[in-house]
Amino acid sequence: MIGAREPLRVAVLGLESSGKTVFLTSLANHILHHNPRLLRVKNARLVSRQSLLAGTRSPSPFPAFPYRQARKALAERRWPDATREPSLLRLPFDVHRMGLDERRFDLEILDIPGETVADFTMAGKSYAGWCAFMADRFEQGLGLEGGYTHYLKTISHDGVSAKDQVLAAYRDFLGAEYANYVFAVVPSIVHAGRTSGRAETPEEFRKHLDTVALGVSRELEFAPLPVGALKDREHPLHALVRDFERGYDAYKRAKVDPLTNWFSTAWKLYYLVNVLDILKMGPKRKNAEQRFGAAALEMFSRKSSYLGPLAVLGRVFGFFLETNIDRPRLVATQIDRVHSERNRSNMEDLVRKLFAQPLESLDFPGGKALVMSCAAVRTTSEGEGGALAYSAEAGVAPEASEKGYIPSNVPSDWPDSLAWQEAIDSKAFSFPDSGNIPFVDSSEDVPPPHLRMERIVEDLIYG
Ligand SMILES: Nc1nc2c(ncn2[C@@H]2O[C@H](COP(=O)(O)OP(=O)(O)O)[C@@H](O)[C@H]2O)c(=O)[nH]1
Ligand SMILES: [Mg+2]
Repeated sequence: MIGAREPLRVAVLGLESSGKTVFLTSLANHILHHNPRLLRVKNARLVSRQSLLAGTRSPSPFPAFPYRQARKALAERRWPDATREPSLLRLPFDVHRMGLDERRFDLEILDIPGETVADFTMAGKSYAGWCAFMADRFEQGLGLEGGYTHYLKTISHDGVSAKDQVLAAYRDFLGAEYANYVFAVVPSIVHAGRTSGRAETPEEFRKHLDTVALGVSRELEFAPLPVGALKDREHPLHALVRDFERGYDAYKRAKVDPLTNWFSTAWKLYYLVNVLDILKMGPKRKNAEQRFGAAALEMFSRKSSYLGPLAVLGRVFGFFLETNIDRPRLVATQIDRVHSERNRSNMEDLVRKLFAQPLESLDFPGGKALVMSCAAVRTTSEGEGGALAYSAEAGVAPEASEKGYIPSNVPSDWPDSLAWQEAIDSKAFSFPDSGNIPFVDSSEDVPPPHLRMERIVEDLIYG
């Protein structure tokens, strides 16, 4: 069949370090230089049509995904740098099946920094609507330690009326949220310019907050205000409303609207979960993942579900994109960090259980979520006695060997809090960390070794 190219807009979401950028890089490499021996897709050959992009680039609010840079990092045995701003991967390709059909796709994937998803609390809301939403959301106990109530109390104190005082109090609130893994750090732009990422302590993050604008610039900073201050002219904080509203609108226009516009035309959703890091970090991190994932899934679900009795659960962003996504894909990533199939299928079970409850109250035309798993870049192979061996040669899946690191087993159920804390204290959950080196061929013609990426590609094309 010769026809127009099929648009394939794919939303890839997940918290920081779930593996989005590495996933995009490996996927792009396997499509650009498809080798059926390295990635077997149902007797099909993928043929890149990158040349179609030249000259015809339609205007996009996003810069191009830095594929070359990320691929080069892998070749130099480093992981790609943390993502600082959204970027767009565009990849036209054809699928040839022997003697059968030919299909032509125009694949687009947006790579965003995980933290950016927090900004979706602003989607579809005016400044006043956002303030009301924030108050609502935290009153329902969605802020873990009552931090928002404390923030509102602080700024409602006699004598607080200056912008700087309010912004400082909001910075304190954001610093505390960060420590709780709540990922409610809005505006997410405050993450920009951070040096360390995951090694950072809450104190360091709080200090960092002083060095960045809470908005698109220092002149356009904003923070939420108590609902009472918005309408009541006598309210001591009322004088700040116009300023904050301007800052909010500028930020929303520049940073949030382009994302929601893009995501609202997505056809597929892959939500990536770093299961092993959750196990290592404990219940708080799991909580954040559930809250965040539920919010993301809610956005992509059908609005009708919102009328259901369980709707309260989903009120994290309170916003619907109204997409055409049939059913979400939940993907356990980095499965090369464990030994054997059983542990990998347990990782899938954990992901399934993480979102079983929110998914019950959300409405997708295709029904249940599809659970998958992969390692976009394979850094280990299974040796004897439960050990993992590391790759020693670029572009080659590592040889199994008796020597190597013995990772923990993955449980098929989430541990309860008490047992979990004990397990963490006794280092019962230990997996190769981000220090394990990707050995990827320096030539782009040889895409990275991986696990199960062919299933992702098959699902993209035929799913
Ligand atoms: N072993 C292994 N580690 C991975 C893989 N993908 C990502 N990682 C690790 O996870 C980190 C974060 O990946 P990245 O793609 O930048 O995550 P993002 O923040 O979601 O974009 C990387 O620096 C690696 O340490 C993988 O396929 N295998
Ligand atoms: Mg990234």
